[in-house]
Amino acid sequence: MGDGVERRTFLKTGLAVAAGTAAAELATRAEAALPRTAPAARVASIAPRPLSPATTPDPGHQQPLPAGGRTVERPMHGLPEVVEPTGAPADDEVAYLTYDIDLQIARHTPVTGVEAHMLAFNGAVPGPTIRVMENDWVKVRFKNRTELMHTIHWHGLDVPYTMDGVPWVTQDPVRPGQTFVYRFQARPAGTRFYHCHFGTLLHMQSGMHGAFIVEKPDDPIRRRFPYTRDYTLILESWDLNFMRSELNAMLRRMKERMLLMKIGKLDAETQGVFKTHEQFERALESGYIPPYTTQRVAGEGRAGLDFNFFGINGKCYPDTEPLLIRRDEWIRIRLINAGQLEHYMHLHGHQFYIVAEDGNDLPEPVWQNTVRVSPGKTADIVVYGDNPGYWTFHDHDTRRVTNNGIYPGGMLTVLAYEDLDGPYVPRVALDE
Ligand SMILES: [Cu+2]
Repeated sequence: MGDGVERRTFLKTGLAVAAGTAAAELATRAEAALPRTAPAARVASIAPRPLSPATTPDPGHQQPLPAGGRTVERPMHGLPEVVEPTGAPADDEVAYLTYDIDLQIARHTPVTGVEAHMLAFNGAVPGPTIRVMENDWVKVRFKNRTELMHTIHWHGLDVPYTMDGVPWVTQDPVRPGQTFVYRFQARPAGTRFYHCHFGTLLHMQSGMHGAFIVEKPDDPIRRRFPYTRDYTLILESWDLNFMRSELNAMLRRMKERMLLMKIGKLDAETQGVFKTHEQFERALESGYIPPYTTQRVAGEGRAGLDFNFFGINGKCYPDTEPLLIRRDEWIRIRLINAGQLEHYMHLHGHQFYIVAEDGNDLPEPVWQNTVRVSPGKTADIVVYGDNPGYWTFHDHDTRRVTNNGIYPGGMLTVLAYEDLDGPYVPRVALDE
């Protein structure tokens, strides 16, 4: 937990930056510095999260990068530098809010003392929060600076299918060095997110996820529960050993592919991509071996991951950021499960209202103290500050409040009253 002065300074800075756009007024903490570009300005890049000093682009000397992991600036000869799919209005037809998101391999510290190479949108884990109003037109220029292929899928947003970001279903994957331009109208309103849909099992947990908040002009939830702070918590689960070995294996495979491409030996079959199922069957008859029949069948099953670190916004306790509240204040907390496990977020000392699920407002709020968030689900809760103190908010599957098996850690944070001068102040606990 930071000290009070730091928190206050940050909140002040956050508010100053956010001033001027209605949608951003409620942005707090990490979201505060992300510009919601006025259409007049047309172009803005999203700055890395100011409170994520622990994710740093890898300069390549402090820690060896995964094999072959370097920054790619240009696509291989013959591939277009920018891919602009059809299916959305052109620049002069609507006023786009433009965001630049790039991707590179970065060193990330999920908890002090533990480092991992991750796939970081704009150098941060999670990626930057995009916060817009419902029906805003959004343009995201996604530049892939890694040697792997990726896409971005807009989870819970109803976009034209050519913008849906599913490789080989709606688009070719974004190749190393390429920029893919996603354009869509942000709807429906609610707590949504974005993530990579290529090699999803590895890429999504390796950092390729970020919040996408779509606000309503006259939000009925805010009218009923006049909240003054709006937190977004992305829930994550990591198997750091799997990530390390898979990232290396994937980079090696990509290197082979690149070489094959250079010498003209890469065809559809080498890549395991077929135009039709019949073509796939014919390839089998002439000796093609599907990768899943030969690879990764020995040893630990690939999908039987052994998760050992559990995060909130890229951090495990005791590095998670506290949720600040004051007496008689309503706060809103948006939970996004970007991991592969089910979480049961439980708040001490308070009941809360669940007001939305999957980003959509519930017909009637539900009064509870534990909310279940399945993989891919989001849940919004509102909390009223009526019990000053320090209160843990954590996954009640207690296997996930550990770091590498040691309690306390993982998916745990503290709801902290800023205006409390209490007799007991939390310590940094590592091993109980
Ligand atoms: Cu990816």
